[in-house]
Amino acid sequence: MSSMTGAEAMVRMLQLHGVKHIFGLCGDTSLPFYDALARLDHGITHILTRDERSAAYMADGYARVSGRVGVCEGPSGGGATYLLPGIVEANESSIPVLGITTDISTTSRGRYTLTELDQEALYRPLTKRTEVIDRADRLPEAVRRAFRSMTTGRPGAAHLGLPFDVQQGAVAQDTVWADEDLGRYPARRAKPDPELVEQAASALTSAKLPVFVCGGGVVIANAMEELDAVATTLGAPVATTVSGHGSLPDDHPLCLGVVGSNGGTPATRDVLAQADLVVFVGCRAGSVTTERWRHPAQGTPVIHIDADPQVPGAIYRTQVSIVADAKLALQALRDSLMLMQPADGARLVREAKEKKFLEFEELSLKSDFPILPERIVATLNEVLPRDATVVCDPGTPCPYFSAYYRFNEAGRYFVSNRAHGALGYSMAAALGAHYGRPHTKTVSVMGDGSFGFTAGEMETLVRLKAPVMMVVISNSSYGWIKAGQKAGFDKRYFSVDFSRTDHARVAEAFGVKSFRVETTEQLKPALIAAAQHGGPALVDVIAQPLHEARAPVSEWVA
Ligand SMILES: Cc1ncc(C[n+]2csc(CCOP(=O)(O)OP(=O)(O)O)c2C)c(N)n1
Repeated sequence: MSSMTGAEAMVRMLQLHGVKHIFGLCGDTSLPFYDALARLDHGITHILTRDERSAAYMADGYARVSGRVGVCEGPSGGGATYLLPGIVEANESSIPVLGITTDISTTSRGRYTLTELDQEALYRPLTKRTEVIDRADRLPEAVRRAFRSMTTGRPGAAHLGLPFDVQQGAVAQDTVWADEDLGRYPARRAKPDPELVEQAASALTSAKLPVFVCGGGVVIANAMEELDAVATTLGAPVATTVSGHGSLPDDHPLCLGVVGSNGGTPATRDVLAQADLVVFVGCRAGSVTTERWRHPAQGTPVIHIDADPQVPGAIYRTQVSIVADAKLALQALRDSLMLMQPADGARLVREAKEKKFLEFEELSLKSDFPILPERIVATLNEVLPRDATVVCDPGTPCPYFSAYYRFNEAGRYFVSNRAHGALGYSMAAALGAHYGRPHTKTVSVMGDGSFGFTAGEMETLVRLKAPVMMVVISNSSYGWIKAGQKAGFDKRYFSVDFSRTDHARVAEAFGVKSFRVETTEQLKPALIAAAQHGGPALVDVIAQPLHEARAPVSEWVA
């Protein structure tokens, strides 16, 4: 029977699952895998990164916008530990990212071999599935298990360890096969229990003002049309979490926008407070969304729809819990709703948005120095195409873009790493998103703190000539934490300020087209030029520090 090496089988298994891009960084233990990638004809592009953290964030950004599994790789030891932050973020955000780490030979274990570490133990608590493949002949089934695990049920990340000798071992050709459908997510969608759908439909029909709160699960399940149909039939406002942004387009008459402590505003919270029935869809109802489990108030009747059986009932007592794919559940709900008198949700949404945008618009017109975050958001919104993808880091970008940027397309056009909110995500995730949706503009918006975490990746952007645009909100501080010291610790500012970097000059040294903006007159022309530039471009904006801004943030410690 003909055979191939473990490394070759790994490449073929990825190819058979429809993988087109791998983000990663080389290492000693990866040599056979790299050699197989170099020799075989597989149609996969390897994107060499400058840090494994970035590789994982790229795979995450790619997966979020493409609906396909993102793949990243790194070598044993430091590679395996550096890949971890992105794997964790993806796993907790229900995004299927496969992290492949090569490893020392199985025969070298326990002998103080350079880079040895227990990869399975490292990844086990942080992934849906991890497996260090100890035998080459078991490699194909291990890869199939990883893809099944990542894309079915609640999607998430997986890890595969690939020891050096396993990469060189023999794999029988006929064991190398895959179900290509598992390269996309969500795969093998679960249908809702029809009886529970009937109960939910009847509760919705008798509610005066049902309000939806949608998490990332709606966009992940591509359930936007079904949500629109159900909400429109009911006349129900639709609020979202940060990750749920895009469940309805922002210009939809029922789209209330983001609620919660990061991007929510009193006006949006007021609408939620009026609900006599809240429907969580694809949403964990975590601390940020619910402003520490207070909004909606405990005791509000709740219907909870989620792919993960652990989620409904975890935070709120539910009237009906439906464990199913969001698209199938909303479809079933749509088909079960009788003709009814819809609620006047559109009016409530309109009034709340008028209130919310009144102050924002006033501030966005100010020509203050340093430039107000409101001005940056409003100008970017004016300048960028409707279908641009905006990837936001924590700090100033996340709450401001959550609250005020109008994403008028349904779907994943706003990306933020909301599971852990680690700094330094957006530049790499934006590059991944660019590969996931190459024909639309991708923009990364970061604080200067995040810039410091990720600046080295500009070499990758330049080498690849990627037309990714970056905006740095420069305030020479870890602004979010400084704001927390102001709000909760009597302005005892401690170890939160750093010196001003000239980010435009740093970017220029990498070969990035760059602009420094100090005045509001410079802002729009620079943003237009950067958006139109055919390669990577960066706009460094000297901005109002977050602790002085009127940020849409109700809790600094969420
Ligand atoms: C890896 C990591 N370390 C620490 C934090 C805690 N943290 C949250 S926001 C923030 C400050 C962000 O500063 P910057 O990127 O400059 O943005 P700004 O808040 O100033 O707009 C910090 C340190 C974090 N989110 N991630």
